[in-house]
Amino acid sequence: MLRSSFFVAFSGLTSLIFTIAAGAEEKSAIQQRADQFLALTNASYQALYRVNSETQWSAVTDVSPEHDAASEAAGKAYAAFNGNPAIIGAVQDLLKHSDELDPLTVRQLRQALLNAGEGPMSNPTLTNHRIAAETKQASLLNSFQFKFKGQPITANQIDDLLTKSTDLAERKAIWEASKESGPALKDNLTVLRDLRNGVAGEINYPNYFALEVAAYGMTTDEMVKMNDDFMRDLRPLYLQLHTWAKYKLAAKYHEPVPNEIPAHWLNNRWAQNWTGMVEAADLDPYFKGKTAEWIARTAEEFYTGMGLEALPANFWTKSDLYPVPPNDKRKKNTHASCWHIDLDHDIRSLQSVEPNAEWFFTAHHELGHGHYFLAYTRPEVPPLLRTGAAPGFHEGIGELISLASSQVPYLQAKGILPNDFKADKTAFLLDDALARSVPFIFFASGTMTHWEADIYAHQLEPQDWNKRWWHYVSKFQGVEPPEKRGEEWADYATKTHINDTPAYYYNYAFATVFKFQLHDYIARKILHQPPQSCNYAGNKEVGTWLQKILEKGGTEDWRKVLKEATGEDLSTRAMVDYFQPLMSWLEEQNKGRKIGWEEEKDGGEEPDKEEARDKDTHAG
Ligand code: X8Z
Ligand code: ZN
Repeated sequence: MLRSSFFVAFSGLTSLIFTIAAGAEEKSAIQQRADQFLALTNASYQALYRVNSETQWSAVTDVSPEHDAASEAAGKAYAAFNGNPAIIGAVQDLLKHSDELDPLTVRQLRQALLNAGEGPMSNPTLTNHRIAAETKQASLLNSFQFKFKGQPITANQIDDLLTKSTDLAERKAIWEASKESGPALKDNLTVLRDLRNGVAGEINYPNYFALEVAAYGMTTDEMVKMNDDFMRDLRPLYLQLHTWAKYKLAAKYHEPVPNEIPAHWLNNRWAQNWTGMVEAADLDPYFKGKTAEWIARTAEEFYTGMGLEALPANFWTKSDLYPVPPNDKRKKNTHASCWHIDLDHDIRSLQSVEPNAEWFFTAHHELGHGHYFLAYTRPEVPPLLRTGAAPGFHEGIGELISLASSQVPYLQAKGILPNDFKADKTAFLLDDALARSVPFIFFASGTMTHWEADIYAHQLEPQDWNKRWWHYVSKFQGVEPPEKRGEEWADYATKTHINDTPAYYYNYAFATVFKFQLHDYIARKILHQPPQSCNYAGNKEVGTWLQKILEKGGTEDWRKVLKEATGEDLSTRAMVDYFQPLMSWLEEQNKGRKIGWEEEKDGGEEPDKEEARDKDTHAG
């Protein structure tokens, strides 16, 4: 028995060695060349990525001329390697033999080319100019001091006032204060538009938007169409929500019912999430007595409770999670983000967590990025592919857990809502729709995606940027400014991503649709609970299922990953189903009301798209 099994084992080993040796011999010359090239590229990429992230981290968490200078220098070194013409040439050459290379190799080469497009050194003047202008814009954005009634005010304080104030004159003043950063960011953004388009052109992409959507294997028109399709599917629900909301707000402010919703009536500075409109689902009072630290730790427990590996200890020592104390002069970016500093185990998050519902959901979102980083940081995933299956997947995981963290059974399990809390199901579903999902699609797929496609892909003239911005806010969102806003205000530039994460926002629309697909699968197929009210914190089966998606990183096509995980292609089916119970309730509430808004009739119309493309014309 022992002998024979030894023999079997021995002969098995011999044949294994033989296969490996034969395999090595069989490796084509082109595959060997690609392997050698990628070994060097991956190692250098990771080393430079770390230096670049470290300096950028210092620049955004502590704005100073020294940190800006270091960030700019590191950005140039990073581009000098990634965008080196020798690298671009070698990648393009190897990609001509795609058919002979294994798929993982091809994916790495394609990613290397996209990375090169961010800073191509085939045109060093252009790339260096871009890096300098990006650094300047980040510095202006991150150090901007908002003022209200002559006094400095933080972004959190603006949001707090917009959440609480019921005096329309005061709301208008706060809203206007929140728009003061636009003029400061306006001029350099127009410079950046041309520089971003310029770098994309160096590797033969027609514009910067096209370079960014290439991560999905899509063209600009395909990405815009995908977003238009999201809006088409959700439009009936949005029209009902919009109608319900404007009647509700008109009653709250004792005003006549408007056609479009005045932007300062809503709590969010860009009307992207309509929070605080459903009293029975208002969670803020339940966060009294909780600390910001508790919020961050609770968010982490969501992930570890599902059996995912804990974030490394240095996440807690190196992150910058809380607001700068009032008497501290340090300026930092106020928008939440999560960083994979070294494409290894140095993971950090930048936030300004305060104990309220908004930051609770945001903390759950950010840690989703952190756990995605951690899951694909493994030897099987080369550094070049330590990314999401698509950028929208990265946002989608955070959004999924953010959605899950807003559901009543979870909030009860964490002691935020009392155990005997009797949730008004309709109220919670309505708040889910308004505050986290449906109006958001019309901002993300509509205003943001169309406006950025216009400035990058359709060459919209800077003198028409604000007019076009408000045209889209009206057309897609049914929202209007409190007063006419001239070009000098550059209201688009008050949105963080327009400055520092360009041509990216459609990823959040994708993430919203995608999160409902994942959530639907988890609730129905794994938990056998209703998607509108379930709890998967602590469930290891959900953790194992998620881990399988996360650990792949960018090694497989996103369509395949989605299909294998859920059995579905990308679709709004799950999102529409989720809110189905709300539709008849809204129709009942809105009976006899005029549904939707009449779009503006004069001024600010979008020119015919063909005309815009052919003649580089502008609106008006
Ligand atoms: O920017 C974010 C995250 C960081 S990736 C907080 N989000 C978008 C936004 O705030 O505009 C999350 C959803 C939308
Ligand atoms: Zn995110």
